[in-house]
Amino acid sequence: MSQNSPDPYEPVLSAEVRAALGAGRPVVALESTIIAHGLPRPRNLSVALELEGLVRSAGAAPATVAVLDGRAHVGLGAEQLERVAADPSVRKLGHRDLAPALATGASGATTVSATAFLAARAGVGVFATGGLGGVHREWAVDQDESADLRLLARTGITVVCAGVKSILDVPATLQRLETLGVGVLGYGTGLFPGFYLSSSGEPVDWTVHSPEEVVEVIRAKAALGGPPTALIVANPVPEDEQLDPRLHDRVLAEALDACRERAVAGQAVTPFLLDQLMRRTDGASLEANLAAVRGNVALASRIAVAAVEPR
Ligand code: PSU
Ligand code: MN
Repeated sequence: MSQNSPDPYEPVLSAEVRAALGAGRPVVALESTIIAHGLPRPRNLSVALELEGLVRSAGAAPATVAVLDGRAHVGLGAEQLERVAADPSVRKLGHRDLAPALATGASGATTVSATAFLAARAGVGVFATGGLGGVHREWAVDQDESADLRLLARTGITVVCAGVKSILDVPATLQRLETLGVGVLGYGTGLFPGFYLSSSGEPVDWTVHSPEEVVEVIRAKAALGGPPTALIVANPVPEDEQLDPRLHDRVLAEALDACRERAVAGQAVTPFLLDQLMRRTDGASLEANLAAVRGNVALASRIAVAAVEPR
């Protein structure tokens, strides 16, 4: 390969992301599975643009991650973002899917595992999403545990999320994070958030109250060295924007039944359950999901900004 032809498997940085990283300015990674497979069209595109706008207005550069025609991208242009949101052939790519997607020229949206991997590789230290994947409630039967957890156990990135999706077995997921050595900070709360709900009812061991405190934890972790692991900042959806907990519990039970009856399996489980929740709450779960994501993107931007300030 000549020096002028770039490695076709090297991720492409958007001009905005490249300039920010080069100048030591803050960058926030955003995943694209939530856009392509977690939110209904056409609202997903306006949400994607809104989230990027939130990052910019906080003074950071948004790095939405996706794979298009076999090229991994960290930072998307408007047309690329539109394609991820509108094209139904865009696949769902976890970390393990990246190599086959690149090798076959496929296009796909990246989950938390694939996004965290590509973002960290590009030098982006902060990432915002809605809710992490985790251990599913039927784990004892089907062993369904999101690849998000194990990838985060070996990737040095700070992930701001509203906990893990409440469709999961939350206590089992917290236990797995402990086993894997992934740090969890409650942001302004001693209770682990419940994605659509402000609280899952499960305690967290550590609570922080400001972006600066999060940055101190990031610095202490870096100073200690050791194997790279993620730091999870668990940021609850504001109580007045959460889904009504009784409605949540009722429709979740119905959605889980529907999932079992229709034998939905593998990668389809999470999008199926999110869609079921949305239909069965007349869209109320969607609003709670969006409120959580917005809050996470805003907080991740403040953390990214604080992280580049001289101490
Ligand atoms: N957060 C949301 N909506 C989503 C997801 C997160 O608010 O759709 C996505 C993320 O991409 C996460 C994925 O990595 O769901 C988990 O999928 P699975 O359970 O198949 O690993
Ligand atoms: Mn799964």
